[in-house]
Amino acid sequence: MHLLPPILLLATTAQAHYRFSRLILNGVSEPKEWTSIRQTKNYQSNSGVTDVNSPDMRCFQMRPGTGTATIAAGEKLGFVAESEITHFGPVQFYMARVPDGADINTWEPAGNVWAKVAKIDAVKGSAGYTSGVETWPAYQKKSVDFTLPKSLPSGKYLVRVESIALHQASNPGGAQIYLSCAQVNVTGGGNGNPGPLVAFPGAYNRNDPGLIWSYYPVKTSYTAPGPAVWQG
Ligand SMILES: *[C@@H]1O[C@H](CO)[C@@H](O)[C@H](O)[C@H]1NC(C)=O
Ligand SMILES: [Cu+2]
Repeated sequence: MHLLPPILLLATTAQAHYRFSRLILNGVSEPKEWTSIRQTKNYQSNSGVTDVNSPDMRCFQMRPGTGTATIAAGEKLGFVAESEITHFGPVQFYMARVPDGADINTWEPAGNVWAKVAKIDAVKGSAGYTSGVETWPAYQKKSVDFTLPKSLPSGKYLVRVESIALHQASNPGGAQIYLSCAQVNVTGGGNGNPGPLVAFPGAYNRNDPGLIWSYYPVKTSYTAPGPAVWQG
């Protein structure tokens, strides 16, 4: 077992956490937090979810939604990280279609409803997979975004952003998952069929290799947990 020297341990625990509380539409950030994003339980603590079997893995919400943003298929959708992504790890985006007739503010995205639509995964550098920004493109960013697939059918969706923090994930249960769900109305969409569809909780297992991090030996491969990205 490898123990971090006390000074390093102090440095990792003292780092600020974060929350995803504002959308970026057409390059413009929503001025107010929790406008089109369901307010999360960590809105003050900024702490992550560590139990991947918890229903908090869906939206981590403390109250129903209040607003819905409109965005066209093929456009970029971004999330502001308050105040930045202070831990290394992958960022992934999932979408769940709100059933016709359901209220987007209160719909509970339980069961196999989530398709992974994008991810910002690890990039292998000359030193392999490190804990630095050369490996993790989302690390230390103040916002992250992805492009909505053009073939995404028009309609109401929840968009779930997650940042998996691996800095304390040398053992199962150590990964911290920072997440929230935006409410969007997609217009101008196509007739694609997003999938495979997975459930939260359910999609991840605490022993998933993508939820475990070893500083040493240096990893020779890394794949974020969950299903493949739907290609649109
Ligand atoms: C979504 O956009 C469509 C097309 O503009 C519109 O007809 C519909 O009312 C919108 N729905 C919501 C919930 O905003
Ligand atoms: Cu933190």
